[in-house]
Amino acid sequence: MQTIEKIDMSAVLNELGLKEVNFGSSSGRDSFGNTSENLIASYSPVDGALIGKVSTTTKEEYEKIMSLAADAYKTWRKMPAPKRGEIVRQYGEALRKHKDALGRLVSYEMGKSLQEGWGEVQEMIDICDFAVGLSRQLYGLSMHSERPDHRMYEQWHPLGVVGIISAFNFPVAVWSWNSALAWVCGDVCIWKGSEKAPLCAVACQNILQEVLEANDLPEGISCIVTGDYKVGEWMTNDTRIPLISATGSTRMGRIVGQAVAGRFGRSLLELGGNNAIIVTPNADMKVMLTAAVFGAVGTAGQRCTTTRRLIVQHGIYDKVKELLTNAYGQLRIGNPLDTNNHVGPLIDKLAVDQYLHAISEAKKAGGRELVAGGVLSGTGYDSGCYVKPCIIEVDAQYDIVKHETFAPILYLMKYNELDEAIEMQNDVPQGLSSAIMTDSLREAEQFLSCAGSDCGIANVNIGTSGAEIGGAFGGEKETGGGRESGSDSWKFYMRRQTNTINYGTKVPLAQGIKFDL
Ligand code: UN1
Repeated sequence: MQTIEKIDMSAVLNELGLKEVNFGSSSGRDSFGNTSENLIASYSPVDGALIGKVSTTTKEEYEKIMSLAADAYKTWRKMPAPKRGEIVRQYGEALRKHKDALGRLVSYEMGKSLQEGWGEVQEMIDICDFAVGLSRQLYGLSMHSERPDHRMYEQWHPLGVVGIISAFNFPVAVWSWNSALAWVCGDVCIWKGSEKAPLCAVACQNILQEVLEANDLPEGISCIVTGDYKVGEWMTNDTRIPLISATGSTRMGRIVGQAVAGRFGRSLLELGGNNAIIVTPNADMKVMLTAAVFGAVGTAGQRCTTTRRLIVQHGIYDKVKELLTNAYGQLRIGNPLDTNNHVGPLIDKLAVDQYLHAISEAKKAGGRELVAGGVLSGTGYDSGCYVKPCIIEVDAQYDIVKHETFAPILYLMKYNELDEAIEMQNDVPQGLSSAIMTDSLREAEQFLSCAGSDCGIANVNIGTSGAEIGGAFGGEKETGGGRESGSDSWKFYMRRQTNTINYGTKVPLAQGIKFDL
């Protein structure tokens, strides 16, 4: 049994400019003389303590924010992209300075291990670096015109105001993937963070605000809005927002996607995953074990990339079971700010209920608990959100196995032939991440071929989570089809324009059409 001493976060909160009551409307400051009485209280799942409160955005404030954003866009889009990149570079520098404090806040407000909290801030820094380089690229193609004395090319222009809706599990990094790219592309952003981690959003805004002020730039370049789904609805229905980038559940994404499509807006959706690792007899068992366990229990199973299913070849099934059981026996669950612990709490009691429900459904269907789950109680676990990572042996066809439960539950299942394993891996509604553990080139390439994994991410000898920012991130089917972060994801944040220029004295028509006056 662990005892969690009283956690003193005052130095962290001070450094990040957080107060007892924070005005989340725009700059994290009370620039509207905001006296909103609707406050969102943020309680830590670590020890149940109240960290602070954030005001919710009223409709009137939302309108003010939209006009700030529209004004700022006029300045920002005219600034050369490499100059915008310079602002993002400075933001990355500010994040480096505050990495420790912001990582600690992420860990305390959301519950992920401190290592992962720091990792999240590192992801922000990495995407800033990526965006700085990108600010000197944003390439368009040029084509050869079929007409004489004509030049044809395409160029990319900013979209305008980008709406970002992010989830509690990556309260700072996923916003940065979007905002850092959007900014260098010339867009301005409005960010609705999660109500479950509102202080993380205010902290990011405070850090950014200093950079904007130092460069004499308007705060409308990036604003935050705070509140429940209603604030999200204002954004999704707002024709002044040409792109909504939303991360969260498939249920939320379905609503957002339909609303935005209904007004011919663009949406970038990064929704649920149900990620599997296939373990073949040619797997390096040490590699498999670390990758699978981190994949399953990292962030207490609350990543969209969490490993939820392990599909193991029958000949090595018992061996894998034994290795996993031993490894799970060594997991330390407790205060995530203590770097000796591997697993922190779930975000809230609702998440705990969903965890218990999934275990009971799996057992009802015939699943056997290999490593038993349960809620931890006693001193140090007072918040009621700490649960034991568990492993359940199941049949791939159970309903609950097809469902994403945001908790550390790993479903274990057996296969005979690789074809069958790939089929099992693909036979879920979601399509985010996947992996195979094998040293066989043939097996690896079969898994990566067009007849292999149907996911947006397919790895070999790496777990399903922990993607680097340089690759495009996102998935197929109910994961929503969007791609954020690296590669050419920036194209989502811009509009393409094709330009044809006639520098001759005649007007020849394409397709050889004759039209003489
Ligand atoms: C998410 O869970 O929404 O690949 C994002 C990963 C992280 C991002 C996860 N880089 O696990």
